Amino acid sequence: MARPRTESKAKLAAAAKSPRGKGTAAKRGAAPGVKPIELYYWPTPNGWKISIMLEECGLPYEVRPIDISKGDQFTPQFLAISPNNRIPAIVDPAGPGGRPISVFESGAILQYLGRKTGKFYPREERARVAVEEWLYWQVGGLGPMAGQANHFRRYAPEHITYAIARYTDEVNRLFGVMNTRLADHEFLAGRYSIADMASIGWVRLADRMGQDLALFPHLNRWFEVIRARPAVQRAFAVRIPAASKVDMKDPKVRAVLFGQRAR
Ligand SMILES: N[C@@H](CCC(=O)N[C@@H](CS)C(=O)NCC(=O)O)C(=O)O
Repeated sequence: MARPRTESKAKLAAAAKSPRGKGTAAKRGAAPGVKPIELYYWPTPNGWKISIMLEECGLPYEVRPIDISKGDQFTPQFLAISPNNRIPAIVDPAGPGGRPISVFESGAILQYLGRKTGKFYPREERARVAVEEWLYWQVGGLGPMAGQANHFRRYAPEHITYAIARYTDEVNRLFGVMNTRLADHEFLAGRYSIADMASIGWVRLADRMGQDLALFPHLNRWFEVIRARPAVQRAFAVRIPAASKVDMKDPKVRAVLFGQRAR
């Protein structure tokens, strides 16, 4: 089992001075001399994708919290590995050629880890195309639409009926696409894969997007099967105490997260 570690703010600051892994806590779960993968993380659907994959693969990793409510995503050290100021990102000290590599964008990270381990991302071309179809469907469709639905339903300062309906309907449509697919496929791409790991976080938060899973029986079956997996349970159990204290009504938090423009 991979052993996640969470880092204190002070340790994060130390790590941020050297985001390639120096100055971090003792490693657990790794063979002697093997450095764990650094996971730059906050507990959101995009972050969960990667902790699920790391747990499923049994890869040793340590969590570097990036408190997006406080602006950690804008530090030069984090931008050096994730120039889009978004979590998740990883640094793999044992990248290609035995040298460190950083990867940002959840889809790219999942594909990297799939290639690295040979797990959940098949090599056979037809199977690989199916995984990529559903992975890209998630990163280009389900994720952004669900994100906007959540924003307009829960965070927008005004109630904008049109925007709420537009994004809630779109998530509803996308849930319907998954439900139809899952009526005759066990998982999105046939076998359990990175495509399922990419999508489960938004299904987990269905009620925030105004969706009732009971109306999507095949999707609901898929969700229950995946969330019962031990690796998924371990990933969801990774706690970042500061995250549960974030108050989305706090003007300081809103100033960090909303109204971002080019810097
Ligand atoms: N396309 C990106 C999206 C990542 C993303 O939106 N991350 C959010 C958390 S779920 C974030 O870091 N937000 C920070 C911010 O808005 O400043 C990916 O798939 O990795």
